[in-house]
Amino acid sequence: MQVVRPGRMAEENSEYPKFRGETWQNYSLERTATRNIVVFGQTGAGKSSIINMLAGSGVAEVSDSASGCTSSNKRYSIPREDNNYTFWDTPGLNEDREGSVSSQAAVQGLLKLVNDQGVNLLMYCIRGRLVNIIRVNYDLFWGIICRENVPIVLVVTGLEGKRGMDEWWRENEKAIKKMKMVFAGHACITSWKGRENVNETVYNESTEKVWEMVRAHCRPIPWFMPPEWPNKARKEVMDYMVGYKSCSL
Ligand SMILES: Nc1nc2c(ncn2[C@@H]2O[C@H](COP(=O)(O)OP(=O)(O)OP(=O)(O)O)[C@@H](O)[C@H]2O)c(=O)[nH]1
Ligand SMILES: [Mg+2]
Repeated sequence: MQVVRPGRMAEENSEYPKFRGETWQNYSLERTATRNIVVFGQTGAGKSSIINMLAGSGVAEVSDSASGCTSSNKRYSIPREDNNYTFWDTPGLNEDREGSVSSQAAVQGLLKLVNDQGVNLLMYCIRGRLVNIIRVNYDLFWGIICRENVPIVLVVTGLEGKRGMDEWWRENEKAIKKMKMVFAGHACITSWKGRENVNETVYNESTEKVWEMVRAHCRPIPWFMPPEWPNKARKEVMDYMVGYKSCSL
C-alpha cells in the first residue's frame, strides 16, 4: 500500500497524483484527522443551509435578509462513518455598489483560511441565474488562490420547485462550459425543508446527493499553499479586482 504522509511534503512527492478532474477514491492514502471543505458563494446562496442539512441539525445561523448573515469564517465538524469532515462556512461574496467584484475582506478571508488550514475540497454554492459574478468568484478562489490544485464541486440550491432537480444541469451545462467553468462534480438540490416540511423527500434526497459527491471528490490530504504563494496571490487578487472594476465602469 502506498502511504503518503499528510502535510506540505505530500505535494512534493512525485508519485502523488495532482488533481486533473479525476476522483481520489482509488488512492490508498493514509487518512488525515479531518478533511477541510470550504463552502463559498454569494450571500443568500444557501451555504449555511447546506451545512445544516449535512449536519442534520441547525448548527449554522441561516439568514432571512439580503444583507448577509455569516460574517466570518466558521467551522463545523461533521463526523461520518468514512471520515471526519470539517465544513467551513464563509461570508457571502457580493458585487458591491461601486462595481467591485466582492469585498476585499471576504476574498482575503478565504485566502487566509486556505493558507492557515489547508483545503481538501471547495464547494461552490450558487442559486438562480448564471450571472457574471459567478465566473468571477470561481476565477478568484479556484484559479488565483488555489491555483487549480483543489477539486471544486458545484452545488445548485433552490431547485425544490423543479419537476426533476437534475433538469437544471441539463439546461445549464452548455452555459457553464461557455463560461469556462469546470467542476469535478455537481449536485442540483434544495437545502430548504419548506413550510411544514413540505420538501422533506427532496431534501433528504439532496442530503444524500451532496454526501455522495463529497465522498467521491474530497482529497484525502489537504492542499497547502507553497510558502511564497500567499503574497503573490494577494497581489493577483487585487490586480484582478482592479481590472474587473475598470472594465465594468
Ligand atoms: N427556496 C429555497 N430557499 C433556500 C434554499 N436554501 C436556503 N434557502 C433560504 O435562503 C435564505 C439564505 O440561506 P442561507 O443558508 O443563510 O444562505 P447563505 O449563503 O449562508 O447566506 P450568507 O451567510 O448571508 O452569505 C434562508 O432564508 C434559507 O432558508 C433552497 O434550496 N430553496
Ligand atoms: Mg451563511
